[in-house]
Amino acid sequence: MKNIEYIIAIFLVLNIACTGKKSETKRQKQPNIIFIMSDDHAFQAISAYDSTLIKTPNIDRIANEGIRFDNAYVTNSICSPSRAVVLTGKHSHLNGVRDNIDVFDGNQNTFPKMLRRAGYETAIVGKWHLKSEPTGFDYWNVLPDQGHYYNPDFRTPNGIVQEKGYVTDIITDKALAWLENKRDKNKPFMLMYHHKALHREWLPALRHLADYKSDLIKEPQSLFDDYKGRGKAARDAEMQIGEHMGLSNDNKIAPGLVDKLGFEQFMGWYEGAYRNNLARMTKEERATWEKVYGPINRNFQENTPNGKALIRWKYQRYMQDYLACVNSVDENIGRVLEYLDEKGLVDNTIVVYTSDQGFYLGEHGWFDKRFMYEESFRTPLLIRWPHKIKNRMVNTDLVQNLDFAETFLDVAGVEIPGDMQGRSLSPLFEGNNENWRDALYYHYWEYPGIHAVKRHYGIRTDRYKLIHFYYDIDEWELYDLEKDPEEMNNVFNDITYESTKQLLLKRLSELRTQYQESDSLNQAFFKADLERLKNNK
Ligand code: SGN
Ligand code: CA
Repeated sequence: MKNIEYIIAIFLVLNIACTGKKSETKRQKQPNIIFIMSDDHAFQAISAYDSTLIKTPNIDRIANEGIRFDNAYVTNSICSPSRAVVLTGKHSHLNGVRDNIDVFDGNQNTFPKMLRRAGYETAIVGKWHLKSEPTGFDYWNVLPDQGHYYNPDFRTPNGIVQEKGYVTDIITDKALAWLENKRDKNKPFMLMYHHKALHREWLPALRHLADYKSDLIKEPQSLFDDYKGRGKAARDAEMQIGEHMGLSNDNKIAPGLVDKLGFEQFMGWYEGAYRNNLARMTKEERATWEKVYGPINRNFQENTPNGKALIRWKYQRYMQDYLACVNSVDENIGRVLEYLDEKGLVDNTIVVYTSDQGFYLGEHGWFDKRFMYEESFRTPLLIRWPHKIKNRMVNTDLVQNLDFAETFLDVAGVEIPGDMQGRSLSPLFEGNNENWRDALYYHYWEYPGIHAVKRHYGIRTDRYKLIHFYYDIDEWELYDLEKDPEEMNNVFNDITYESTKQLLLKRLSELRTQYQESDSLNQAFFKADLERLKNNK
């Protein structure tokens, strides 16, 4: 070897050794991330927030060993849009998924892609609901569309595969299998572990079918809301337990019996949902089902409730099944936390528990979500990271699902791109809320659509909420959350709120500019959505 070649060779060896060492130390610092997201999990059904309805010891463990956010919100309270916001750190009008019909453009930048480039091993298991193929993941094994509860299908790079068992258990099996056997253990990992539960039609695991069936569950104060203090949007929404919840698909009364008793199903195809769910079970599984729902059907036939009593009965049936589904989610999260204990992965693994949005558990007489009213706008958020976060912290700053991407990039030491619109939650982990945001922006678009919740956008500060319902109406609502936490009384036209109203209108307009929204953009979406409606017909 000539001298010069020898020198170059030594230089290269040293250089590789140094960069190798550098990335090794960087890696050691980069935390692992497990992002757990359930579907439609109301904070009212997590005992870390409220133990009236249920005990969730495993989910609570995340709060007890970490931080509980009491003012966590979404930007658009519906499934696919929420997921697109989480991935991109951008509001719906910029990431292209404004409703459940839009298809996610997998070519755009997402935090999993960026983490992967920064040396992470990434995976997603469970609910995806963004239609296009997942991008940015070393491993993905997701549900097609909404997925199924019993013996569910999974979408994989090799096609659809049906699995035996209950969806919440199987998603967890897949998550644990990836953690244990499928990932490169030399890299930090980021796992998105997304449950289908607690989505409608709330089908519990067979071992939980009987849970709560003989309990009397506490009714919310506003179960018989008459919507008097609010506008047309609340009155017109088709998400009332009494009127719009299906006796068959939702409450599990056999379609034949529903007909026989002279009830109308809210929508004909809901009967099909009931039959399709049963058709996925084996004979033995159906026998177990029959043992629990058979007596409920017979009792309904013998003591058929009507009027208010029917609403009360439906509420009980709804909550019995919903809460029984929560039990499986809680158990399975316990399995994941135990795995981290066993493997010594607790200290530098960030565990996030959240939902794609909140949900109505009978408040205002409703189920479902979509509205900017608290129960659906707000979402649970618990984070454990012993390395940085002390036990039992409680935070009340206004945070949003818009902030996840930025947070994960930040903790991994990756620069947050300028076009992401949220903020890293990292300073809040250490109790530092200096210059934190004073207001949240919200925009819901899926109208006309199922549940008939009108398009609206608005602003929430720590005390007030101002909402504009538009499209086929033009109505404003203003709530004083301190005096009226249940949002029963719209004070938009109350003269005593005039100066507050003006301040909020101004701040709302600033937020719309900050997030790059405008009336002209809205008009363009109007047109595009109308075209889409026409083409779908
Ligand atoms: C389905 C449900 C709706 C629900 C949407 C969106 N009906 O259409 O009640 O609002 O999903 O939910 S169902 O009878 O088919 O279950 S989301 O969580 O995916 O946004
Ligand atoms: Ca959802």
